[in-house]
Amino acid sequence: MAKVKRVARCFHCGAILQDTDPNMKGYCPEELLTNQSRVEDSVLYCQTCFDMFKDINSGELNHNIDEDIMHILDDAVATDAMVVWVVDTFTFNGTLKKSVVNKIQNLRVAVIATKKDLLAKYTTEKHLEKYVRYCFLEAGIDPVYVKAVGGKEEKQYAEILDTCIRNSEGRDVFVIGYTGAGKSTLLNRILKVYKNPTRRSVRVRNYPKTNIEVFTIPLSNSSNMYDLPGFDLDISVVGKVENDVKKCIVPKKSASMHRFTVDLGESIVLGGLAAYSVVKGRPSKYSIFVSEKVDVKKIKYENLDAFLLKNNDTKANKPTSKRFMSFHDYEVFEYAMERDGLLHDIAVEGLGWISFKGEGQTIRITIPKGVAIKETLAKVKK
Ligand SMILES: Nc1nc2c(ncn2[C@@H]2O[C@H](COP(=O)(O)OP(=O)(O)OP(=O)(O)O)[C@@H](O)[C@H]2O)c(=O)[nH]1
Ligand SMILES: [Mg+2]
Repeated sequence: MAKVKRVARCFHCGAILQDTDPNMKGYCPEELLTNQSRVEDSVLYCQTCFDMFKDINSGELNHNIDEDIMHILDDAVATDAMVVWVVDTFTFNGTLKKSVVNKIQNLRVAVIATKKDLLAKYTTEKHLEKYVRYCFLEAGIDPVYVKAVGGKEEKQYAEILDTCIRNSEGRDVFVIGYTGAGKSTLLNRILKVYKNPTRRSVRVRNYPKTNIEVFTIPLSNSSNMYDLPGFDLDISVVGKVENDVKKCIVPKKSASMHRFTVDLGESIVLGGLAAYSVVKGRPSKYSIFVSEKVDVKKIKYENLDAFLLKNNDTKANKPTSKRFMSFHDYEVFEYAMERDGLLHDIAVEGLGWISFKGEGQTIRITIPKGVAIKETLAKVKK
């Protein structure tokens, strides 16, 4: 795997910080830059700006998830219930929220990866399930079942229902996942193959001691399957943009592929939302996968900041968001790849991903603040 580090920028002028030449742009004393926890958590200034401003603070992102959902999960733990964690394969990386993982890791967890149809052209079902299982194991959950679904074919939903009934052993089943992951769609499809074994009806009811209305499907006389509301999508571009932008970036069909040869000092810009830039390396082939409504363009890296600012007015490279108007709204990460010749992916959560061969290059990624990125060995069919 490649080494990744956050590239620090001056909070005021946006210069990439460096500790080698005090006379060049972006100089910052070495002791500040080499203290990794400081670089990750703090606002840093280049020396020039530091001398001018000393009292600016940055806001923290609020990563709290809904208390009611956590309260319901307390019940799940207390009753040794089963959890079905629905993940959206297109908006997957980083969605395994630590607080939820910690709470449910001793329960039986089935994972349903939805929207397989959006990736179908490029990824096989087996690889997808293997990758999702690997990510859950890495996070600390050993799923009893992992299934990638998409489309309406009834067989897959009958299998999921059977698995839930078998593994829950007469206890409740809680269906959880991020907003828009596909929980309700999944349950509606399950209902098509469901036969009610009880005298109770399928209904929406208030979950005790919460303000949450839950869709409830009886599984036995003493157990139900509950469709919970989604957690906040705070690590995805989808959760950070306006509704019209959201509609552009979530693909309706499979993601579109754009191919570029990218040279040192060039950037690939995805709408006005993110960019991949090669800051070390030789010309190489890169494939970018995004929704068909996201414009993808190659520009010079030195023009990237200016391009993003100008594009917010001209909207030439769509979509843009009014929430990302200055470089303060973006973060920069850097991936130093090994020369392993293997195919790698780097995904920007909720927006898309780039695929390329590891050739010792360094790739800088500019993304909206708080959005997750993930690098993996690609499981993409050639
Ligand atoms: N292409 C595709 N779209 C899907 C699939 N599953 C769900 N969707 C779409 O994803 C969107 C969100 O689906 P929902 O089922 O409402 O998601 P949810 O997890 O219940 O969302 P919340 O209740 O807000 O947490 C809808 O537009 C669905 O049509 C799928 O397998 N493939
Ligand atoms: Mg729902």
